[in-house]
This record gives sequence, structure tokens and C-alpha cells, in this order.
Amino acid sequence: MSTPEKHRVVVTRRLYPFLIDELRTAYALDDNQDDHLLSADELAQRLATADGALIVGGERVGDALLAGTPRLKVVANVAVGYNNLDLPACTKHGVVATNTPDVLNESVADHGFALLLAAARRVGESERWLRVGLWKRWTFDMFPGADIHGKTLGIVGMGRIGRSIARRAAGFSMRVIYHNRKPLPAAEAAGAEWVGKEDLLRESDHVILMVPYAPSTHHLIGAAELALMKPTAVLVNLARGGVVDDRALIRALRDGRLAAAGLDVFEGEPELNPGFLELENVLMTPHIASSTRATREAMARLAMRNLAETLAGRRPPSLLNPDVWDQRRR
Ligand code: 8YV
Repeated sequence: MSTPEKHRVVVTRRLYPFLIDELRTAYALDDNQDDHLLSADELAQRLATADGALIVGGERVGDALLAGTPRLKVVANVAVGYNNLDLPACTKHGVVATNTPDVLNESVADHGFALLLAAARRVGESERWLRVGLWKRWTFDMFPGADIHGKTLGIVGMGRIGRSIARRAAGFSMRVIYHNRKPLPAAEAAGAEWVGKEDLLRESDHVILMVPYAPSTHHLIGAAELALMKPTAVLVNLARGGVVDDRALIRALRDGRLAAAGLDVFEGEPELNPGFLELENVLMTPHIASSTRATREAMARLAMRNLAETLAGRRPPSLLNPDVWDQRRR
């Protein structure tokens, strides 16, 4: 009896080697472990004969690409955000799309607080100063920062991660207000109070952004919104580049209309607007909010489970386009 042919699976970027070993035992793997950036053409070429894809770095999947992938059954995003996936196109082509919700909530919320605290207390700026040997003597007025404890935190986008942030804020005795399109049932709001977007920007001592990226959230925070914020406030963007108008943010930070920003995401990343690099009052990390060893492994494992279940003909745990199920490719 001949052994059944293994499913062909593409992994778009490097994963931990032990995860690749596991995938290799299960599938005929095309794994890109030298981690070079796949061009759109190269991705199309690799997916042309694949049954499944683990999208590790937010590669775009849309109609044109899917038209050339007759065997592709599942695209498993190793991320909770899925603005890189065109879901209607996936459904049209019978391709199952999945993401990795929940497993990253706590790590991303931790990173949000890391950015908030570090930007408010000028951690990056004072460390840079110390490293270049400028600390000659202690002075009373060195790097005065902003307090976090007891202040009002505004969360824009009170989803699962937003609620994890709100729970941490309680430990800092903060009042938490939030804005979503609709208020949540009180039991789900982690003690936070719903307010309109403009009221949130006016009333918050500090603001954290955690909304999904979509046309409706493009430049959600631009010059007009920044002008509503307190000049003593810190703005944290954990969401996606494009939710903030980076040029407007740079102007506000430069002109002292906003105290500081803590940013994990940028418009056009990994390229940065060079204006950020000239500012001391911005603390930046390279889109690593979910990057702890354990959380990255959990995200990859959930994506691997989504892939395996779909290829085995079973409904995956985090299906994004349920409409596809009855007409999916088999
Ligand atoms: C991902 C993220 O690691 O989950 C998300 O939406 O932004 C990060 O956790 C990143 O998008 C790479 O795919």
C-alpha cells in the first residue's frame, strides 16, 4: 500500500527550529528559514502548489494571489490582527482563513504598560544620556516624568487585549475610560466606563490604542485628535501603523503639544519616519508586543492547530470566515 502524499505547506518566515521540525514531520514543507523577505511574486510562486500556508510576518493575501493557488485550502495567520488577509477574497476562493486570538492578550497588555511607564518616566531618554557618560552628578530636577498611578487611562479599542490592559490599570489605582463603537455590557468592561472618542481624548491623562486596523480606523488619531489631548499626556500605540497619523504625531511631540509617545507600530514599518529618530520624547519598539518566548510559541502552535484541523477536514478553532465552510476547497 502506498503512503498518502503529505500536504504541502509554506511557512513565510522563520519560526523556532523545534516548531519547524514538528511541521516537517507532518508536511512537505517549504519553510523559508533563511527568513528573506518574500516578494509578492515569490509568495505567489510558493503558494501555487501549496495546500496550506502559515503566514508569519503579515504577508498580504488577496484576490490576485489566491487566483493562482488552486490547491490552497487554508491560510493560518500567526497574528491576531488580520488586516493583511482579504477575507471576502479568501471566502470567494474557498480558502479558510484563521488567526491567533487570546493567547497573546496578556503579553501584549504587559508590553503596553512597559511602553506607557517607560515613556512617562523617560526611561529610554535617561538611559541614553547615562550611556554616553553625561551623568556627572545627581540633580534634583533630573528627568521629571509624568505619574501613572491614580491617573485616568483612556483605552481606544476595548477588545480582549484592551480588557487585559484595564485590569493592569486597576493595580495602578487608575480610573479607566474606554471608547468602542458601542459600550460593552458592564460585566465585560473590567470596571471601565464608556465615553465618546473626543471626551476620552480630552479627559485621559494617558491614552492606549488597541483597535484593529481597517479603512474606518485609518488615521483615527490625527492632528485634530492630538490637539484634544492634554499636553502632559502619553500616547501608546500597540495597534497597527496607520491608526495614528505619524507625521501629525511627530509635529505634536516636537512642539510640546504632547508629552511623550510609546510606539510599537509605525506607518510603513519596518521603515520609520525619520522625524521620530530626532525626538527624545518617543520610546519605540519594533512591533514586539507579543514577543515573549512562551507567547510566540503559543501563537505558532495555535496557527499550526488551525492549519492541521483544516487540512484534516475539521473546523479550525479560530476560523475568521465561517461563510467559507460549506464551500471550502477539499
Ligand atoms: C504579530 C501582531 O506578531 O498578533 C498581531 O496582530 O501584531 C503581532 O502579535 C505580528 O503581526 C506578526 O504577524
